[in-house]
Amino acid sequence: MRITHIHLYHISLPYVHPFETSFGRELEREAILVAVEADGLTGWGECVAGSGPWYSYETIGTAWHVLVDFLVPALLGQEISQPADVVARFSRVRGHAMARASLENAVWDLLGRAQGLSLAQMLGGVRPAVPVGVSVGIEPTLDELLAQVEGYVAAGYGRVKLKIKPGWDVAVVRAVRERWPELPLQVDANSAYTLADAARLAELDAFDLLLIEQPLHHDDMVDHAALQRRLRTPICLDESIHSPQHARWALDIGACRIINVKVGRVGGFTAARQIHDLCAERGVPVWCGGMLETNVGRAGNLALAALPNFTLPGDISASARYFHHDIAAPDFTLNADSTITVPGGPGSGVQVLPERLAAAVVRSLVFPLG
Ligand code: NPQ
Ligand code: MG
Repeated sequence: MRITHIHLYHISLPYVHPFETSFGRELEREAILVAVEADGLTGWGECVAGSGPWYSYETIGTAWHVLVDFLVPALLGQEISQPADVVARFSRVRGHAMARASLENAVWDLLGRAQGLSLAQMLGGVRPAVPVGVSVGIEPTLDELLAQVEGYVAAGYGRVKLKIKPGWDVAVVRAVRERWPELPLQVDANSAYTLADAARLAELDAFDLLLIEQPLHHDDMVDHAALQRRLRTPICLDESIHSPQHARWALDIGACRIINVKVGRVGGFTAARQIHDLCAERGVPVWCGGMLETNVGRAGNLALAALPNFTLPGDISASARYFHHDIAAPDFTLNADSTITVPGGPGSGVQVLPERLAAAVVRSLVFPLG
């Protein structure tokens, strides 16, 4: 298929509820949607970079730049028959994984629509529905946090992740654990601690957590390996794993026992599946992380989480947890067993709604430039 047109849409959608992590509180999700056209078909991808360089150095602005000046020119007008063709065309680009992933994933969607295959089928998914949980942000008070968790448990979420930071950790986890003694529970520090906090983090061993996610520096593996030796609870790396190579390095030195796979952070479905395969070979469980995506990104996460070694619940909640009016349909809902059904395709299985997209657009661009 020859890629004849590429569209970029910078969008903004208000959250249903503000989302606070150790790096700050946000009220709306900015994102970039990319659309690739060939043979009268359109494939969609979502760039999960944030408004600012807090979770990652990538931002909406850097992704827009790298897409416009390097990635779109490398793909526009090219003959593509498989995702590997896109990976090859982007191989000169260092970093900027979220920008690369958005275009590569749009091509996966395009190829799936052309071939009548779902993303899950293309990736090798084995589950019709995937176990999911919810990521609960930091709240102004413990009472408000407990009310949030209560609402999600009542809605049927069978696994909860709490965001933690110094001053919002042991007491909060203890309170949630006392109220829900059997609830599968995990925490995510988004790099808010150092090795000097090892004793404090070891106190979390008392609460039977599934894992502690990215407690230390966002690019660290060495200190995480030292910390893992002092913790009973498995460390799960998120921010530190930028590629399949990083995954291998982390496992080789014992920096973690679990990996959070985010398709944007590692540069697309191709790399995400490679990390899945490596971890499966090594007997290391993976799970699908979330970036508060629209239904476009969420559909891709569900397809990825259908792979066999995604054995822990993903940060993939129902559409209603995120936005009032998503830009794509259908919305995803939670099944009674805390799973979400993997879309059946073709491609991602969701359709972008033009009027919803138009209402959310901040700026847009179409290539070739008129
Ligand atoms: C995590 N996600 O696992 C991330 C953090 C995160 C669901 O906890 C804009 C840009 C919004 C980056 C929201 C969850 C974000 C973001 C959350 C990163 O660490
Ligand atoms: Mg995380």
